[in-house]
Parts: sequence; structure tokens; C-alpha cells
Amino acid sequence: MTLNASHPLLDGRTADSPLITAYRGGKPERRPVWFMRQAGRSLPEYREARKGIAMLDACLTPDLAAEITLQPVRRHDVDAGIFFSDIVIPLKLAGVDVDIVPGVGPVLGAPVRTAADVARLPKLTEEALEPVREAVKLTVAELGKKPLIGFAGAPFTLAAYMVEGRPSRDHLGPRTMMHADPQTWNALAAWAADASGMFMRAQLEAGASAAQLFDSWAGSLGLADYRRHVAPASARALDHVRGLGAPLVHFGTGTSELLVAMRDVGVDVIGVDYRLPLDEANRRLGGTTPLQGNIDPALLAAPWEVLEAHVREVIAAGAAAPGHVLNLGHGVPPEADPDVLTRVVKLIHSVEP
Ligand code: 1CP
Repeated sequence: MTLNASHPLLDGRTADSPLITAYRGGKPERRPVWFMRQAGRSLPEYREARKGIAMLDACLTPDLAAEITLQPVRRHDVDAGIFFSDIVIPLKLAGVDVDIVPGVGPVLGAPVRTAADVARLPKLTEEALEPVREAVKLTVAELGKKPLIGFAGAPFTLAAYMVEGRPSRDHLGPRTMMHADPQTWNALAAWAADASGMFMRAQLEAGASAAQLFDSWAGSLGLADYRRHVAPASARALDHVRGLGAPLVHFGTGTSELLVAMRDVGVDVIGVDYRLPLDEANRRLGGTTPLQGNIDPALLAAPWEVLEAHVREVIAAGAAAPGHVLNLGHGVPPEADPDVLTRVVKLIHSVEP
């Protein structure tokens, strides 16, 4: 399994970029930064581009998905694009009845709760992923030397939507299932792992230079459940992209107690949410894993002096790690002022690496 010789990581475009250098544990000439959810409702040009177009239709219209991916890169001068898509796109492309309902999030026509429900899940095919590859190719052609980050939802986070049928707070459905009916849970987690793995591989092969596995809701699990019922499925998702040579990042929220286990599924970089200072995350990980994070999104709305002091603290706390990519500790809030984000990027780039 290898990338094409004309891939941006191999043809000289992105291998030495600040983002990839830091992901590989090096010290780049400029401190790299990007923001989770940098594309989206905080940007007026995004709201304009999305007018009258449903979320999943926007994701599956290649030139629109490329344009929306590029918007924050142009506006903020961040060091990477994150592919505009959603973790439920592989479900949609497999033929699962799923939609993103405005103000709610992902909603399934029929929740997946029994062995028969899992057995009925349609298989994702390589052909169905063509709009994803097309959008990535268009994006990468415009990005030049800036890397595109691909992503997928980890099996637990995807399964949380599939079992509940919609967003939930405590993810009781999947957490019950892994104990009450481990066989069905394992089959569902394996299905989700393969769908996510294929989605990530399509993005990497089409030109993304790194990939991030989002296990956003893994923080609702205890360590024992994570290791026994979840980590093997996340490792299975990553098996689809290991060996491509692209750095792999793993991120979750509320996962301070899971960081080592999340690293041990086999990733290069750990994304840290806003709850744990980076020097402590680095200590827990043994000082060998590059980190990404972890500006508190709540502080984007604080007075500039408060935000600036916080950003400088995050930079200082990340200095001990073998590599550090600045990011938020979770996504950009829709009400964030985009000019503040641009100012944060300027500040980060102005601090000597
Ligand atoms: O109409 C809109 O603008 C809908 C909002 C929106 C956007 C902009 C959704 C619905 N998805 C996205 C894009 C998206 N989703 C991206 C690419 C854009 C970028 O980061 O710049 C990515 C990486 C995701 C990934 C995603 N979707 C995650 C993992 C990241 C995270 O935030 O933790 C999750 C959990 C989802 C599910 C989802 N999709 C959309 C919403 C509102 C949600 C969360 C619902 C919930 O459970 O509360």
C-alpha cells in the first residue's frame, strides 16, 4: 500500500511543511496552526456558499466541498486545510438512511440496535467514494504547499450516532450494547471501522497529507471499556491507512484518562482537548508523542489580553513535546468572530519557534 509518486507528500510539496514537520516530531521554521471546524458557520462566506444546499449535499458536491475547505485557509493563513466533509459521509455513501438535521446533527432513519440490524448494513464500495476523491483532488490542486488533512470518525463515535439514531449526551445505547451483546457490538464496530478506514484511505490516496481520527465521544468511556471494546476497532480503522507514510492523529474530548490507550492504537500524534494542559499530556505520554491542541474555544470570546495570555501559555506548555501543532481544544463555535481567529494565527506565527 503506497501513495502515488505525484502525491503532495512525495513530490516535494508538503513533506517539509511546518505541519508535517511538527507531526513527525521536528521543529519547523514556523509554528503550525489549524482549527477544528475552521470551515463552517463562523464564516460569512461559508454561510453564503451553503445557502439553500443541505449539509450532506454540500459535502458530496466536489467543487463546493473544495471551495469551502479553502475558505478558512485563504482567510486565516492557517497551515493546513481540513477536508470539508462529515463523519457520517461514509454511512451515506454506503446507502445508510442518514441526514444532518440543522440545529440537531446526524439523524438516522432507523437506529442500529440488533444483530439483524447490523447484518443488514450495506457495504461501502470504492466506487461510491469517488465524489470524495474528486473533492480532495480539486482542493489539493489549489492548496499548493499547504497540506490537506483528511479525517474520519472513530468506530465508537460513529456507533454512538448509529445506535442512538441521533446525537446524545451519555451514549448509553452503545455503552450498554458492548456489555449486553458484545457480539453485535463487535460486528457494528467492525463495520464502522471499515467504513471509516476506507473513507480516510480515499482522502489520503487522492492527495491528503495527514489524517485525523475523531473519537469525539470516547470521553464517555472508562479506560477498561475503551481498551477492551473500542481500541481494537479504532486500530482496525487505522489498519486501512497504516503504511501509507502519512502522519496519523487521534483526537477525542474528555479523554485525559485515555491518552495513552489512544496513542497505543497506533497513531503518530495525539490531539488534546482543552481540559488537560499540554505539559501534563506530554508527561502522561512519556514525552515521545507529538501533540496537537489545545486553546480553549470558550476563550475566543474573552477580551484579547486574556486570550493572548492563554495562547502564550498553550505554546509554552507544548514546548516540552517532541512536536506541537496549535489547535483549539475542540471545534470553532459557530458564533466565534473570524477576525479573532485570524489574529490568533498571526500571534502564533509571530512567536519564535
Ligand atoms: O450546516 C452546518 O453548517 C452543519 C454543521 C456541520 C459542519 C460544518 C456539521 C454537522 N458537520 C460539519 C463539518 C465537519 N464535521 C467537519 C469539517 C469542517 C472542519 O472541521 O473545518 C469535520 C471534521 C466534522 C467532523 C464531525 N462531525 C465530528 C467530529 C469532530 C467534532 O466536532 O467533535 C462530529 C462529532 C460530527 C457530527 C456532527 N456533524 C454535524 C454536527 C452538528 C455534529 C455534532 C452533533 C452532536 O453530536 O452534537
